[in-house]
Amino acid sequence: PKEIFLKDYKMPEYYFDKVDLNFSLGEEKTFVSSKIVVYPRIEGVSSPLVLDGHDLKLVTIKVNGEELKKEDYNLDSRHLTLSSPPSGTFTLEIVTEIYPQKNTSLEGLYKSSGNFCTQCEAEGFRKITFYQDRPDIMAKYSVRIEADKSLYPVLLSNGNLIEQGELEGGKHYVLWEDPFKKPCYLFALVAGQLESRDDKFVTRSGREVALRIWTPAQDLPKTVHAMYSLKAAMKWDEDVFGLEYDLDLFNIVAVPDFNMGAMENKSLNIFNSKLVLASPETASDADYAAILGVIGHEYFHNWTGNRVTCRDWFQLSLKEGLTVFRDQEFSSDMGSRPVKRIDDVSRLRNYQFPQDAGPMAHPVRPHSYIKMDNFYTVTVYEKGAEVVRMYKTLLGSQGFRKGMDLYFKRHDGQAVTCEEFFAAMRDANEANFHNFLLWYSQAGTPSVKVTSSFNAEAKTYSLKFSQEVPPTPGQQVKEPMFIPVAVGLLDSNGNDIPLTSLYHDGMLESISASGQPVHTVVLQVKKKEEEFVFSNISERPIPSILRGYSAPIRLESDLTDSDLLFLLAHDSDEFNRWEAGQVLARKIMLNLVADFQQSKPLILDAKFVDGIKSMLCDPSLDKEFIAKAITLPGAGEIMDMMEVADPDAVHAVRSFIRKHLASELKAEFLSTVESNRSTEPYVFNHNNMSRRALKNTALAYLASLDDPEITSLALHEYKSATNMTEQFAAMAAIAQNPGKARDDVLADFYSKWENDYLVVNKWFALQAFSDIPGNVENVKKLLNHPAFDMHNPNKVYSLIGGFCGSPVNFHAKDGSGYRFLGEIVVQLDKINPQVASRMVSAFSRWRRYDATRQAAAKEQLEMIMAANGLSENVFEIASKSLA
Ligand code: B3K
Ligand code: ZN
Repeated sequence: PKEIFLKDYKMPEYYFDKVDLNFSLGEEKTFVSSKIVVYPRIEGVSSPLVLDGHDLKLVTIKVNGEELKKEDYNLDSRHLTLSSPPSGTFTLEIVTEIYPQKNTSLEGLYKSSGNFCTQCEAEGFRKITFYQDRPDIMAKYSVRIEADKSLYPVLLSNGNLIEQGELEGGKHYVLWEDPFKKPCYLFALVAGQLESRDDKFVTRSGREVALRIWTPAQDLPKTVHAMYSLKAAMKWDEDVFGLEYDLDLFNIVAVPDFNMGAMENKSLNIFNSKLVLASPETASDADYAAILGVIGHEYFHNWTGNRVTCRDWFQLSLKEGLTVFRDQEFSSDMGSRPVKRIDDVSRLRNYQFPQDAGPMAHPVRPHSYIKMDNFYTVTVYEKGAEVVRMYKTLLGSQGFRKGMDLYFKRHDGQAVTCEEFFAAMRDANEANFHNFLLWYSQAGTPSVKVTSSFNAEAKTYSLKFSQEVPPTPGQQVKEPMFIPVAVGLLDSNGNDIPLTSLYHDGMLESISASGQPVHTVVLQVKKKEEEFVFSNISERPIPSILRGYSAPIRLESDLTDSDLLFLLAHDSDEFNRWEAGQVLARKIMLNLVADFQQSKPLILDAKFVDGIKSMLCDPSLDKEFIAKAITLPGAGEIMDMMEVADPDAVHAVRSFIRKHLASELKAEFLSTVESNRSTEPYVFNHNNMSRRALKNTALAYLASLDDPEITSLALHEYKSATNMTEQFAAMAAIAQNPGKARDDVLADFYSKWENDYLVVNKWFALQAFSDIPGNVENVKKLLNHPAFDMHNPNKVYSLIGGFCGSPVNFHAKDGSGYRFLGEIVVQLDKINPQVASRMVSAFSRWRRYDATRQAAAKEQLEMIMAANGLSENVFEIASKSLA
């Protein structure tokens, strides 16, 4: 396999102007004809034209209407090369034959539940026809589709429907035309038996846009929330960014077999049905929230991704980091901002931090890849979103908006790089962004230490920062980063101290320029070591550092436990309030892990129990915030902080603390469950979700006691639940403990929902993730369950992905979990390399564990590497993990 480097980027020698595609969809084979107007980048210069093509059968090729002979071109398994095309503009016509029915990779054109659909990003278009499959080739497309009318009554593609009609032999055709030029990764086609929920949106300039969400007829009732989400997103983008939709039609299609969440094809978004279909009975609050976020995300791509796209795939974060940031902001505005921030930061810590500290660590803009699909990562997406958020933190909302406006003004219709985004932000604000670009090129999570000191005489308070960026593969030495650190200071009553001025670099800088009191200041930490001294501080303050998590770093401070408890009780920044509790919990957990490893008795600090209790019983707090604040940091987060990760110890400690809290606060948890019941119909809004979140969290704590009284309570909740959120949480509570109650409730749930495959996936995931000892055997049995199918990514993610998320069973010391995954990866790779490569990633951090586990994991990675016909996708992850 060949590695591709950013530094080798070359502009294309040829551009495509107009592309006419013609699909004849068949049961055995499908014919794809293309007619492309080609012109050279430099007038008069003729060089070879290299087209990408994979798994294609070439039928004919014509240049300017004349069929080429074998000697006029060269065809290998990946390319079709015309060695001397005519000089100047010419037309290229190619006919290929493809077999979508046999395509199990779900990339290119394939069939899902009887319908045709496409997935072209990143490099799937080359599985449809020969093309310059790269995002800097932007062209205007027309698409004609013909197919059997009774099997495929609905035929969709990008843009506007221009023409349709009947053909002989029970066939029909349609013609679509997209007025916007686009890269081929945004091309889409759908054909099948689908029906639509129709609605409309009137843009702020008064244009009416038809909205259609397509699913099989029986699923239409479950598209109400998706339609609501789409309209909310369209409105939000107008209100917040002044961005209007640009066509008269917007389609969303839901398909059951899809490698990822969704795809932003121009005016024809294709979604994993998991992220469209919802009803209160079948989808949880988390599903509703995910649908809102992803429908928003794909819609927002219309401007950030489609109108302005990426020059090459290394720039992926240009569209993904920015669009994730936009969807995060959208969800915040639609729900609770602090809770959304807590969720996003937890995700970053639990998934991105480990990636940044492992063999797959890469910068937000990677320097190289073997298979681009492997770089749709939490680093490119979530850390990328944090980078965009830092511009906003530094420039303020208005400054950020100015930068966005300039970005669109300069680059609409272009394929650009991350520097162009940076330059728009800088130029619109005349900002000094010294070193900020390092966020795109240096991998690894910066570690920042801060120490504080108070000088009562001088009335000054100093914060001294020092930063370190750890080495990552291929990057041993790093430069200091530009880190925005939002800081506030609390007085002894817990109020924010008005900040007036500070000394920095020997200069006295005024903070409150407008004379208004300032409670949070953004310090710009740019050097390896740097000091900021606040003046006019008359008592020793408690600092609230990195408010709102203003930079994606690991922060270490000299705050004492009592400072942390104080912040937990008083910080006006809700994120940092939660964070204070987490810092404390992480400290306690790490200490107990050490005790456990030395076979010392585990004792939980009574102050911590009191802290949890006072939050649980504080009626002034938002309930979802309480639910988050009383939830312990994840096992992954704790293992990530250990020298040698010890899953058994972390699991034992986490279970011990949960049980201890449950028994100490049993009365409080019980009353929390009781007072948060409701008989009202399900509503998706923050208040209702908060109530359910708190109730379910309390019930989960109680169930850890494995007490028959609690089991009956949970069973009662299970039976009386009127929505999936509460029903599933009650089942999960019961399923914490092995035994008859667990077996019965799992069986009951399955028989209730066996006809709803999305619900059955939840049932798979719950069992797979279980920490019941020896669970690998149960998961193996589930592989043979009639509802399981290795061809469907959602099922694989639920059952196999779920299992890999379990610290105890996947990392079982006897190696059984690793052996299980090793075998699956080899089988799965033959069916779907993208999904297999996601699964093999569970091995990537094998060096973090003890010698026994290391040996067991390494053996599996080596076995995988030796497998015949290994895909490039799996090869890249496995080989980099072993390197
Ligand atoms: N852009 C797509 C991701 C495509 C992944 C290709 N392997 C979805 C999204 O981020 O919106
Ligand atoms: Zn995206």
